[in-house]
Amino acid sequence: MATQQDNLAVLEAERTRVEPPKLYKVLLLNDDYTPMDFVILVLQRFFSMDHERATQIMLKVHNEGRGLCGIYPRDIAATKVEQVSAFALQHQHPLACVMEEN
Ligand code: TYC
Repeated sequence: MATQQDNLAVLEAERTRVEPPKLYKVLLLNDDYTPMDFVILVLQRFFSMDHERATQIMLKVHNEGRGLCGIYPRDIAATKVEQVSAFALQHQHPLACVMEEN
């Protein structure tokens, strides 16, 4: 029969094996052609920002070259990148959205 000590040893082994999931930044990159209003729309639609916050981030990307949209687990970050990229392509804008490990 397993003793209390055995049970604790198993729990301890579990605990040390479980790593927190890696998180990924989703970033927008600047370009010379995508309209500012389109970038604001993207930030509102895919990153749930209000118009004021979306405008701030859009201007940061415009002025500094890139800007942070959010930080997510890998699958969610990858889905955001796909959704934004597909939306930009559909509207024939060169807007680039990328992810990188946080
Ligand atoms: N630089 C673009 C312009 O002047 C605006 C822009 C902002 C484009 C952010 C991309 O991720 C971007 N129309």
